[in-house]
Amino acid sequence: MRINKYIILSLLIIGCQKDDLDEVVLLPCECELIVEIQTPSEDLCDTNYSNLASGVNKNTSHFQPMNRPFVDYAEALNIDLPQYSPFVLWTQFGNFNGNNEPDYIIAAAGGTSWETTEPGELIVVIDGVVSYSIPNIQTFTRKISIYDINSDGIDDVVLFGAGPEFGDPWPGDENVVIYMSPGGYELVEVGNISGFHHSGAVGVLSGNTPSILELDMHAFQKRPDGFVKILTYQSDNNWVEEDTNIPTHHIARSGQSEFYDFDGDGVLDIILGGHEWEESWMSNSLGPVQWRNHILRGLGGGQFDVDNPILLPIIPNWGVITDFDIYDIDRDGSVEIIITRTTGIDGIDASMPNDNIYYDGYMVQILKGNANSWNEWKRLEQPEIMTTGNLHHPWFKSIVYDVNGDCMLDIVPESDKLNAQSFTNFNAIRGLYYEQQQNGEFEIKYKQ
Ligand SMILES: [Ca+2]
Ligand SMILES: [Ca+2]
Ligand SMILES: [Ca+2]
Ligand SMILES: [Ca+2]
Repeated sequence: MRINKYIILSLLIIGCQKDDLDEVVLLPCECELIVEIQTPSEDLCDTNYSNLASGVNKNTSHFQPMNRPFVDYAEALNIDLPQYSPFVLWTQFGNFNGNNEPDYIIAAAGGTSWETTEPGELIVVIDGVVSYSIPNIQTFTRKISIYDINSDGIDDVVLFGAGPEFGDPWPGDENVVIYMSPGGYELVEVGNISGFHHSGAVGVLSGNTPSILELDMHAFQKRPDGFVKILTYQSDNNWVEEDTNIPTHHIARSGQSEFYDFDGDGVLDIILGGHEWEESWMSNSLGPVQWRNHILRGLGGGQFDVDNPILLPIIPNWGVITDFDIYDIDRDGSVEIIITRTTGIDGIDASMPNDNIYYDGYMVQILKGNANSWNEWKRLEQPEIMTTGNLHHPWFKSIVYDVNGDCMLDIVPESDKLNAQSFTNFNAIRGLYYEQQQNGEFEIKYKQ
């Protein structure tokens, strides 16, 4: 899009006029002259991120127009991040004081081992200023989603908690909502189930109030005949819990999820995935496990077309899914699915990273398709240094953003470490992004 700036100049115009004696006199008058000035080319495009989604796709926690890349979260907290440990900064952008400037929340989660996980802090940064530090009541927050739950124009926060990874069964966490307001916040536990909530999503599934879908990957052990639950907002202290029709076994490997209306029928569908490989126990499990990335078509009211999953293409050896994004990234009128992955295969000790085999590095897979079928369009591979550097870094997400201001959306692989100045292992690739070109290719670039 082209933005022209108009500058109004007040000018003193001197006019000439003859008087009654035929002598020339000068008559001053003030006029306004509007001058159209074309701004330099790098400023021609000012992407409005709130226009990248429309309709029901604005009523989902996937819709995050406040997202910004290249924020140094560790610097905001004045900490050094360990090279590899469960300690991680989960983050999410929102509009927390209503001025439409990007704010963000950080969940500093985890301890030094998966077993000794301890509750951390929730830090809220508003207009660039650390404004609140809230003791987290979850043992291990695993995903943050943003949605204006009470429709007051201020984004609220949903914390999905996984709890520590020990015990039989793992104890889990209850999910938490933080209602934000310009002057403060209110934190409440919602729901009744403590679970291994590795993911979840927020969206309007019927009527006009949002529901929280709680993905407890271990629920199939505790409630083998049960179903995935949703919590639907009634008032700040009142949520109604209901079963969906998605069996607990179905989501036993669903560590990532987002609501999105893929088929354009006005009803939110869901994309699910996590560990993209079949394990031997699944053939004897009490219910089928859908381990592949897939879409379940939404039927409304928390019901989904579970029997007809739309399966998405596999990438062998890159089986751990760390993020889903959905945008019309090339502006051809159809959305693409952007899947962020790290390495992973069956049979590896999941508690440890393993060079280029497990929890190490990233790859971005982009799909094109239609309502019922999706195919791989592109793979964005990591720079060579990430393959050779023994960095052991798993938890990347992708931020879709026009980094170079040319009106074409780019893809920024992000994590708490990739943008942390203090994490010196990534110095050589600081500012990394994939810049979309006119020919549809994505080139590795580094923002200075
Ligand atoms: Ca709100
Ligand atoms: Ca739909
Ligand atoms: Ca497209
Ligand atoms: Ca661009």
